[in-house]
Amino acid sequence: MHSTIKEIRKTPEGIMKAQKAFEDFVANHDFRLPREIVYTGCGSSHFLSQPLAMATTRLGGRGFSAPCSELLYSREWYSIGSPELLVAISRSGETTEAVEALRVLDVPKFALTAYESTLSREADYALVVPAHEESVVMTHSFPAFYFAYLQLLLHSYGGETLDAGHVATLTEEVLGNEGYVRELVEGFDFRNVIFLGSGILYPIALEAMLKMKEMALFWSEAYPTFEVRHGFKSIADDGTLVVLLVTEPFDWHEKLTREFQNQGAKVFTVGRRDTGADYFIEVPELDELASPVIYLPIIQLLAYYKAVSRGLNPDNPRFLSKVVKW
Ligand code: F1P
Repeated sequence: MHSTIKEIRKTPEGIMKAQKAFEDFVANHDFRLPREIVYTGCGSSHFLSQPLAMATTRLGGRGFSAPCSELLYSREWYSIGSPELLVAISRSGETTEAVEALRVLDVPKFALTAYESTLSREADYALVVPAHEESVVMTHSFPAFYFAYLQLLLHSYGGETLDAGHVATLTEEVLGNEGYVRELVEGFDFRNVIFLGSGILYPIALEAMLKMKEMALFWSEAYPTFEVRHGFKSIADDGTLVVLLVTEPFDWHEKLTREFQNQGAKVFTVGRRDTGADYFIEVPELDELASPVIYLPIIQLLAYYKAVSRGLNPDNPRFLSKVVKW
């Protein structure tokens, strides 16, 4: 069995490890996250930095996110504001750009990582979530990191933290759709795939796009949901799968579903309600801030089964190593 599928199935375990890491951190540090925070990372860790920045903003702070390389070499083009903390995310804690990015702003530094590593040692604070993975690509560590840090944000900003046991159970429930996702992939040999998400689900759509490229070496795109209508949808035809990630759909989502179906594409809605799609997974109800953790296993399963159906080994993505160094 591939390590990648084993690691995806460990999502509930990852949530519990995240909770423990959060509790240990709070027990050992007299520290609250400030209001203005810059987030950075590379690849999946960059796509994780985006919902963390959004959650910060949503909770009353100001979160800004940029890939490490942009912070390193082009930061004068961005509106970074006056950050009080720089959070660098890296599963390995050894990615060259992440370690270097930690040094670019003269503010306290925080590492979010899976290991005691160069990153954790160079930072003033480190939240180490030991969601260790054999998979080359990031799988259950993504929701685990997200959850641990979200708990810290809630704790810091005076909100009520989430019930980790409940969230872990919900991810278990979502993983129960593995057979459905496999059958979808086996039943529809799509030629390309478009992921759509809005708000906090947009970076999850971006991560889905990356997973497809990394694991399945497969052409994929991602857009903020309704932005796709402005030209981009022209590429969709009867070989296209459109994956619509949505919490509470409204009439526009139904219209969008029909619009793609009229072009011949098939729509796969993942949300609280169906939008008239060809495929549908109902996700359980969960605070929107935590919602990334229940969408991630589904998009990871989709990429995994696409890789398998293409005869590829998702444990060994072409031209990719677990840690990218210069
Ligand atoms: C960053 C990253 C991963 C990618 C691959 C190569 O790693 O770009 O997102 O999937 O594993 O490295 P890290 O800094 O989070 O360890």
